Amino acid sequence: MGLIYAVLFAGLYITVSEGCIDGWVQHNDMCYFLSHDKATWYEALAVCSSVFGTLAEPSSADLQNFLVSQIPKNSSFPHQHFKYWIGISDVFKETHWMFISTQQLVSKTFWYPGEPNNNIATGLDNTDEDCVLFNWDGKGSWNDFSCTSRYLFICQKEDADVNVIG
Ligand SMILES: [Ca+2]
Ligand SMILES: [Ca+2]
Repeated sequence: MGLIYAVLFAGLYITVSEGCIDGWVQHNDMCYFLSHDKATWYEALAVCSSVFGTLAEPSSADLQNFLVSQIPKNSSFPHQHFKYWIGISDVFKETHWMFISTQQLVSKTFWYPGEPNNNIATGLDNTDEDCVLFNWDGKGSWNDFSCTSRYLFICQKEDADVNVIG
């Protein structure tokens, strides 16, 4: 936790804390959390929303590279790498990839070659692929995947928390 200060506003004391809480990493004015547990994309979005954040939205090469730099090595299976849900989906309209928090179309993408393919040939279920997995190749690339599959996930939230204390 970084700087905390209190201000009197409209007769109320308000605390403002800046910086990221333990377990989150800071980049620019945002904090990011890489989960240790797996969840469906929908569950992951709910978890991130429950702490007033959302799933991570790599909207620039800078942020994409930062998130890649934060992925831990898989010590149990050195030849494998961790993959994470991020906040991009085409669940609203097929092939229209949007940031989930703003429903803005994604302009800068980092798809693995051949993706997104909306592949339904996995045999796991009959759903198409509407959610984005980050780090498909161990270098951060994206792959659209079935939203009900269970993977790790990355949350993001702003680095300032505002609370009314009375
Ligand atoms: Ca799709
Ligand atoms: Ca795919």
